[in-house]
Amino acid sequence: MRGALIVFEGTDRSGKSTQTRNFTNALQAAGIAVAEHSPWSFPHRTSPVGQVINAYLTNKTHLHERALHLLFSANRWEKASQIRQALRRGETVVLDRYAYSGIAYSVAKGLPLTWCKCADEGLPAPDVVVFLHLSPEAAAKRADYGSERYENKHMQTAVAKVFEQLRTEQWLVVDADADEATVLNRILDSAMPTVAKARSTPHIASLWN
Ligand code: Z5A
Ligand code: MG
Repeated sequence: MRGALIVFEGTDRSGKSTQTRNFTNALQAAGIAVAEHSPWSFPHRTSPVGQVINAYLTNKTHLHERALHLLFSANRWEKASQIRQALRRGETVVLDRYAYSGIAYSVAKGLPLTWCKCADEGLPAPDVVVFLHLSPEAAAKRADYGSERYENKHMQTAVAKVFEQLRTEQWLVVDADADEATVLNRILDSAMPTVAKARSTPHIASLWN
């Protein structure tokens, strides 16, 4: 019986890091095996590739947009076999951002969608994408908003549009404007059944099937 791959996506400050932690704790409290150090975040800023990405995001270096896109993807490939191994051991893996963020930010900056998708083709596909939907007004009120490169209304609106394009009926869209506990309850109600379903689905699919 394998674990489930659960990806959290959403625009900036929508609470992905907060809720991936809360959700992981809730899984553990329910006796569900979770991968060590979960949730795993992308970008994974401490790996060699992640350090270059971090320097870019904090405005310490400049990179060509296409090179940056490939680095974000490489940062996921660095973890791909660890994700598959954990799932095969029966552990659920919770991811804070994934390939959908990769595409959304790059396409919002003007790169072609099909080119952007190619780099992530073959990565383990999630069993579900939990999309935290935060209104721009609520985002602007959250702590530290605006401290990184893309945190402005124009970019966030463009990113949200691409996420909408990528959305399928398998995504769980959760209204993230509410308080932390309410948002977690909404996530638990909709995402818990996925964990049980993955146990009876041995095959781990790949992007973009
Ligand atoms: N990026 C990319 O371009 N390509 C890629 O392939 C990938 C990423 C993977 C950094 O990502 C940037 O990289 C990002 C996209 C780009 N763009 N920018 N800028 P990141 O994931 O490292 O970003 P981050 O620094 O973690 O921020 P975030 O993800 O935008 O925030 P979040 O994780 O969604 O939110 P949070 O940290 O959980 O919460 C934000 C604050 O709000 C915090 O003070 C919380 O305590 C508070 N909070 C959380 N929930 C609530 C509720 N419900 N009510 C009130 N306050 C709340
Ligand atoms: Mg975060």
